Amino acid sequence: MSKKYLFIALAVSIISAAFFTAAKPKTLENTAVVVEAENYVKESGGQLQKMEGRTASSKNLCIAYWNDKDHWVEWVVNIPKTGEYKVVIRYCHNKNYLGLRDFMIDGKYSNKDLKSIGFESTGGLSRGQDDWKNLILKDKKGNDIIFKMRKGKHTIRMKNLGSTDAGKEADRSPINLDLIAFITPDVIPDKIFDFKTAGQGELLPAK
Ligand SMILES: [Ca+2]
Repeated sequence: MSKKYLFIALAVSIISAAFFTAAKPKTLENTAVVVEAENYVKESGGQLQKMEGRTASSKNLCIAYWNDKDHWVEWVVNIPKTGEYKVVIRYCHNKNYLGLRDFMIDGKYSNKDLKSIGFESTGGLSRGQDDWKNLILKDKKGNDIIFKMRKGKHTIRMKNLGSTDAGKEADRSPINLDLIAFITPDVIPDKIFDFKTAGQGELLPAK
């Protein structure tokens, strides 16, 4: 092969390699889509209050007074790219029982184990100390639930289902909520969130 043809063959292979690399769809990595709890869009069965200044709360705000059974709350999440996500819920409470909530997206349970999720005590209400816990939604076997999400806006709804208390608190369970985040499966939430700067629908690069 002459030098000229060798050059052309080389150029064609470089250009086609570049084309196929560019055309290959990239998976979303190292990102978290954060919905601040205080940016809820709807509720029924109770009246939330936005609390300012709780220790280490994202955007310095969280919601409280989510106390009574059947009080449900909705949020909207804007998913930037179709793909697989895990869900993290940042919450706190100080009761000696499990607070119960369900978790629906667009009116459906992505997994049957989302019909009732137990939230254990985090030891306090983040008054003067950081009592927040980042709970990854898991199935009953302990595996992280993978949510297959389409790009665009989706409605999240969580309902208060009461608690595991056998006594007079069976129909209530106060939980304070800071945020809900959709994270790509490679993300370890405690290592990447900068709760001071996270915003609704914001993508956070891993640190
Ligand atoms: Ca917040």
